[in-house]
Amino acid sequence: MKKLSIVIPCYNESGSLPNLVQVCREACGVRKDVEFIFVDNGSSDRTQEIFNSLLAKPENAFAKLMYVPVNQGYGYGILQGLSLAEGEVLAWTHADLQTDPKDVIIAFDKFGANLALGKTMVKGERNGRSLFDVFFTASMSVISSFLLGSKLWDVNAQPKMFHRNFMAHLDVAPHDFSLDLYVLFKANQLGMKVQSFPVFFAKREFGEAKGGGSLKVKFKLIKRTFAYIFQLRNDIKQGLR
Ligand SMILES: Nc1nc2c(ncn2[C@@H]2O[C@H](COP(=O)(O)OP(=O)(O)O)[C@@H](O)[C@H]2O)c(=O)[nH]1
Ligand SMILES: [Mg+2]
Repeated sequence: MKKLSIVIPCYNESGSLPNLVQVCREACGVRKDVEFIFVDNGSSDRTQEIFNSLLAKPENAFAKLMYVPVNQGYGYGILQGLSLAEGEVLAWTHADLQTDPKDVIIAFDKFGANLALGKTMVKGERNGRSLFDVFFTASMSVISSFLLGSKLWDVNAQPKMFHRNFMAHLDVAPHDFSLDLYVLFKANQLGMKVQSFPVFFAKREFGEAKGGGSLKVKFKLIKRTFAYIFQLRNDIKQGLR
């Protein structure tokens, strides 16, 4: 019986994969109640080939692979991975090793009893970032909280963790980077307790940041995030969310 499933969506992360798989294997240790689900989210680099060879090794039987042939967004990849999950508690985190996958297991051991009751969502809260990034996140948090009337803080911190019953609310979840925003909004709306815990956010060692790297990329992401927030506001008004 799996108690915890950890989904890790990977998009063109071939440089990170050997380290990622090793770090996850070490985090899992001998535990049989934890499973990792890596998602090759329609990558165009050597991700599929590298996963196939890594996961064929007997020591990596702690993990499964979900292959998404065509990229349909970050959120879509996570939702595909979650559809394979057997655990009672489900989580996701990132593939780029900026957040240690071990954090998910530490948080599960700390908050597992609350998570099992289905009324708690657990999220990381990033430490170790530049002053600019902290200021940027704080501004985004205040504005999104105001627009959605929902207490949102460090939305894109990883991991996210919740009871599998919460899946019932994910059929209308966005397929892009707004998935993290949506689950926190939904948890608040349902009156769940959103429990934060501190995670160290490292610099990216391999590959390129696609989410919030350069200013140009940040700007595109802000535009998409606000477009989603206004769509969500409309849906709420119409009683659709
Ligand atoms: N951009 C992008 N990232 C994805 C996708 N699917 C999974 N990811 C993963 O999402 C994570 C976050 O992206 P990243 O570029 O590190 O964002 P940042 O840390 O905010 O700069 C990485 O681990 C990616 O591999 C996708 O479709 N698009
Ligand atoms: Mg990252």
